Amino acid sequence: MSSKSHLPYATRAANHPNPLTAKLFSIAEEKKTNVTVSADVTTSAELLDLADKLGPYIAVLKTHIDILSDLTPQTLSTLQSLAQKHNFLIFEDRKFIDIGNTVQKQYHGGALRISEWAHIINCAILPGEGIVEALAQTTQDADFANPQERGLLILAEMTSKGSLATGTYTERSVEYARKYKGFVMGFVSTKALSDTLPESKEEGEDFVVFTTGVNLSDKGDKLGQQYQTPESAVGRGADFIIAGRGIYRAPDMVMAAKRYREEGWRAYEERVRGN
Ligand code: 5BU
Repeated sequence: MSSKSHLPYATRAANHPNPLTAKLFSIAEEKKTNVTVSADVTTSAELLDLADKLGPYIAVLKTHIDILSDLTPQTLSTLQSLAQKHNFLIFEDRKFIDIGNTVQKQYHGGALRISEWAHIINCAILPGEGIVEALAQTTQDADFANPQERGLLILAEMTSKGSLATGTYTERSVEYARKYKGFVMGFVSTKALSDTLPESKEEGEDFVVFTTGVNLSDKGDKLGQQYQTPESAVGRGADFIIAGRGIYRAPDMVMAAKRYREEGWRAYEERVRGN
């Protein structure tokens, strides 16, 4: 039995109890896109230019904000304005991985003030359940401005060669997602995971699946990255495909974003039709 969702984004948006996940599905439906661009550029000017040019074609913009060489508060406020202008969500791929007390400080406050501008964050569960609990708890702080607009993806699998995020690790990811489902939106994984641990699955469960390592022309890179096409990723259960170099390194990044959007959308429509 396949565990990937065959429901349209609109239906998932209408039925989803988590407001941010519902908003994400609504954006996908409205803009007819399941593309997340991984904006791994290293200057604020490049990031903001990319966000403005690709904004109309994406559902989510994924950042690694610590790779910017010239980050200022202005960069973040302009990025937030562009997210509003083009109606996309911001996902900071910070991959928190530490004890609860530390990740709370890395997420909320600190140099990067991630909780103020990133709708979505992610974490690895190597430290155990406490990391998920700590991040979820942060959103309940009295000074936390907008808990309804914040969510977490658990990094349940990785695309790099020899990844150790497999087996029991992936199962625990699903277990913690279920336990903290008010804050956990779903997973970064290479396939749908909702049939993992079937005995603890609840009726109507609907976790969102983000899949990285999507590229139309390459098979991988020299540092162990392994790619698949939008069609293959969506076929395996990706609700959102994440592409970086395939888009921002293309000779014309707008054309590339449109192409990934078309391919990703076609694959989604086929999946909904039951193919
Ligand atoms: P690429 O240029 O499409 O290879 O970029 C992939 C992006 O996704 C990059 O930002 C990585 O940090 C990120 N990534 C990944 O490639 N594989 C994973 O398993 C996870 C994140 Br999780």
